[in-house]
Amino acid sequence: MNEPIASPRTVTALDGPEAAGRPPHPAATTTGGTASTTRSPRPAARATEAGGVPRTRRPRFRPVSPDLAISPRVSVVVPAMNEADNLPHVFATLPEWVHEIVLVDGNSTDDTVAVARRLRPDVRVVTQRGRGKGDALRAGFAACSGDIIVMIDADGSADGGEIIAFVGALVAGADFAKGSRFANGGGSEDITPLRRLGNRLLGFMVNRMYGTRYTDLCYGYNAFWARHLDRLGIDCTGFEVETLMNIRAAKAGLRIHEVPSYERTRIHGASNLHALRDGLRVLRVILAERPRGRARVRPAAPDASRPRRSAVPVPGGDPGLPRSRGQAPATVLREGA
Ligand SMILES: Nc1nc2c(ncn2[C@@H]2O[C@H](COP(=O)(O)OP(=O)(O)OP(=O)(O)O)[C@@H](O)[C@H]2O)c(=O)[nH]1
Ligand SMILES: [Mg+2]
Repeated sequence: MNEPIASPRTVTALDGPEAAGRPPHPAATTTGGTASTTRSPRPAARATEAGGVPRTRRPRFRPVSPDLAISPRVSVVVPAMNEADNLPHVFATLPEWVHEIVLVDGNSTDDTVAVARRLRPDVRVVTQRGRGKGDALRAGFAACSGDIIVMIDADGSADGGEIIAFVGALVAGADFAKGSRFANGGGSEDITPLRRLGNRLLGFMVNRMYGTRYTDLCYGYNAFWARHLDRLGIDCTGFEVETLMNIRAAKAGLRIHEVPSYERTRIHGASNLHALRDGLRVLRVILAERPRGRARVRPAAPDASRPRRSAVPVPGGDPGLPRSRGQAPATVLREGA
């Protein structure tokens, strides 16, 4: 955190994904947008001042508000299948400062793609090859070029204005920021009693088996540092994807913060989720992911009395928790000058 504090009013040019130590993702599967295809080469990162002295790379910031700037680039992945009527509402809530929007089209038969392009000419459209939300997210994540990836539904139930809370949790030290409708400050006007019960039972199982303290297992609003994508190893196709990510994040020892989130009812159209069918898929994942033998996933040394993972609402977090290996880099989330 030795970088100088920059005022949002003195924002400088942004670096490419290489600046985060990652190669740019191939854009072969994507169409539209300019985010990864027309970006100019990184300006003068290896250039030298007169006299051959290496020029120090300038910090890069994204203005969020007059009082706040962030350094990491935020990719927003939106899985959408026949959501043309909802996209105007969803896109209207997405913050100006996000680096890119990646819409993953599930071979929609309505105008989903056309509407997305009309609303955001710079949107990157990925057409999934397979079927299902899990398959869609996997394709969308692979196409991202940002440092942080946020996943958000396209049915109008999630508020893009909450993205800053997820980003805030990540830059404050979390590896994985998990939305929760049941953490303090969260809520849902959409969830049915049956889904609530199923979510609670399945969440209870996960907490018992994997040593987590999740308050909301099956929720589609989450964010994480892109560098952890491989550790999540998403290899499922359906609505069990959030459960798989939550379990894999815990098994990988990622530091997890829950972020309170409010879910509204889907605005137009019908749900693609079937409580029983998809509940069983979630259950299968929970059982398949359990460690072989009888051992539960437990907090590891050096301080086994404290959980390595925190599933507590932010802000606040748990300052007593040790930093995980994948701890956030020195990023900036400060008041502007
Ligand atoms: N690309 C793609 N997106 C999908 C697919 N299935 C669901 N989605 C999207 O995933 C998000 C969540 O799906 P929903 O049908 O809203 O499921 P849900 O949120 O559990 O159910 P409700 O909110 O009650 O309707 C929405 O944005 C869907 O358009 C799919 O097969 N492919
Ligand atoms: Mg929904």
